[in-house]
This record gives sequence, structure tokens and C-alpha cells, in this order.
Amino acid sequence: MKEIQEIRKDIDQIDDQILQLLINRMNLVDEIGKLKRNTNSAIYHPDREKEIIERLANQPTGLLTKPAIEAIYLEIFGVSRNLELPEIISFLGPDGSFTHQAAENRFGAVADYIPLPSIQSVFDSVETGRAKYGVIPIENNQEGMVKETLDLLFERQVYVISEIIIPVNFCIASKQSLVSQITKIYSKDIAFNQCRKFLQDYFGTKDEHFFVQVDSTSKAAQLAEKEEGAAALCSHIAAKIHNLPILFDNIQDSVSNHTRFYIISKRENLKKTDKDKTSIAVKLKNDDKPGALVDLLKEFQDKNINLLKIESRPIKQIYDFKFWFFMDLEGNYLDENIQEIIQHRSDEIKFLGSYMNLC
Ligand code: PRE
Repeated sequence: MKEIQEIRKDIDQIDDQILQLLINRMNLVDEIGKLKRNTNSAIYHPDREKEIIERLANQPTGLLTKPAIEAIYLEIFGVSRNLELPEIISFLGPDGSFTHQAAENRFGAVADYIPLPSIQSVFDSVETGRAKYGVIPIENNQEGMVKETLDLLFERQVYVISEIIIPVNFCIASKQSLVSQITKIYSKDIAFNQCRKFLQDYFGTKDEHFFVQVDSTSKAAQLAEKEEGAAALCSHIAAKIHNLPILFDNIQDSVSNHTRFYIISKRENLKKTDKDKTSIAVKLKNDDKPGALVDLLKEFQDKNINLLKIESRPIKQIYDFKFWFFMDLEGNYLDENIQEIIQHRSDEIKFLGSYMNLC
């Protein structure tokens, strides 16, 4: 007779094989899911599920009874059906925000978009699996990094799988076809500020009854849709959602205003391109001794790793004034030099994701 430990070793090996086969199966299910979503067809096919169980149960099944096979496969089908559901994408709302525009640019029209009221809610939705992907802003080239996003990346268990860069373009959208018919323009304070020159040139000096401030540019479009004589200073997507024709486009004072967004997910991206970057969070162990950061930077140099960005942030959980670093490295986690350093300093470095470098 074999000893229990020996049998367990054999079981472990078989479990490895089952897992690999399940992964292969799910990859195929994922392909079917894409085809179904593209053709808008039903996800649940009870007839096909029954056919699979019948076919398997009619083979020699050893110690497995038909109800046992059925129980196992119904679990598998449950996981498959979940995988095939339209991808739920959460983003920092409201509808028509620039983050919405970034999300649509990347995921197109098939996905199911959910606007959420805060960056934290987007992280929550991804971490709990309510959304497959989340889209949040990380940096504006005029304003700098978005601190809330950085801090949540440090605290939460999600990965960055992609970045999106979009120009911050504003337009004047209205149901009126003539500028002279416009009696008021709705928008948000930042948008008014960023389009000051255009507004002065085309509408002159006017009071707050003409330039009316609201909470968001999407709200502005929503109001302009309903009100005779009103226009909105808003994003393209807000104009589109509220069926407003665009009278003037690209009216912002600075043409170089761009925002960078992250797509976050529960699963890391394990694909490599020839121009990748890897984001990490670093909490140095010996930060009370001189040279702790230099040591790390020296290690990057020795391993021929190019540092693209470094930002320091306070560690909020601790009472004193400790901090951590957000860093972007050139290359992918699958590159030996990057993987080595992350693994060897695993008590100091948190891997945040590798993705294509679009900057
Ligand atoms: C699959 C998943 C869900 C359907 O209800 C039926 C079968 C499966 O896991 O085998 C695959 C699938 O989507 C399909 O064959 O249509």
C-alpha cells in the first residue's frame, strides 16, 4: 500500500494538470464570449450544457457517478458564464467626463460602463470583482500626478494593466446653430479657465448670468440640451451623450493639455511589447540609514534598468512622517533584470503592473 504522503503527491500532480486544463478551457470559453458579445447572442445555453454532461456521463466514468459529473460541470459552466458576461468597466464619472472618454476610446461600444462618484469607488469595484476593469486619472501634464490614485495603488490589491493618454479638448456644443442665438454658456470653473482666451474673443466680457458655473461639464451639456439659447463648454463625449451639435472644437488655450489614465484590474497583464514600463511602490526597509535610496538606485544601474519616474508619498497609516516611493521603470516584469529586483526586494517592493509605455 502507498503511504498517504505519496498518494497526496500524486493528487497534487493531477490537480496541477486539472488546473492547466481548466485554464485552457476558460481561454476557449473566453473566445466564445467575445463572439457572443459581438453578435449580441445569449450567453446561457442550457441545451449545450446538457449535451456536454450527457456525452461525458455516457463514457466509462470509474468512481464518478452521473450526479457527481453534473455537480462538477455545473460549477464549471457557472464560471464560464461569468467570464462571458459583457465586460463591466467602471470609471470616474459622471457620464461624459474625460475619464469616460478615455474608457470608451479603449473599450469601444460593446462594454457595459458604470460611472462611479470617486476614484476610491472605482478601486472598490475592481477589487470586489463588480467591475472587470476600472479607469481612473493618474496624471495631467499641467497639474501633475493624481495623489488619490497613487495612494490607492499603494494600499489596494489591483494591477495597472494599461495607460491611456488623451488630449483635454473642450468644445462649445449647443442646439443653436448661430453664435448670436446663444444666451448663456454652462460649464465647470476649470473648463472656463482653460478656455479663457477663446471665450473672450468670441463672447467678450460677460457676467455670471452668461457664463454659468455648474459641478461638471457633463451637467453643463445636460442643461444645454434642455434649455433654449443655452450652450455647454464640455468634452466631445458629453456633447455626444446629450445630442448636442458641436459649434466650435478644440477651444482650449493650451494645445498641450493632456491627461493620462490607468486601467486597473484584479489580474496583472502578462504580455510583453517592445516598449513597456513597470510601475512599483517602494517602502525602503533601512530608510533611517544614509544611502537606502541610493543603494536601490545603484541596483537599478547595475542591472541596466532605466528609472522613468519617481514620486514620494506619505505612508498615511503610520503616525510619524514615513514615506514610500512610486516608481516607473523601463521594461516589463517578464524581463529578467526587473523580475529579479522585484523578487529579491519583495519585502520592500510592491509590483503594481507592467504595461505598454505610451508616453
Ligand atoms: C459553455 C458556457 C456557457 C453556456 O451555457 C454553454 C457552454 C461551456 O462552458 O461549455 C460554453 C459556451 O458559451 C457555449 O458553448 O456556448
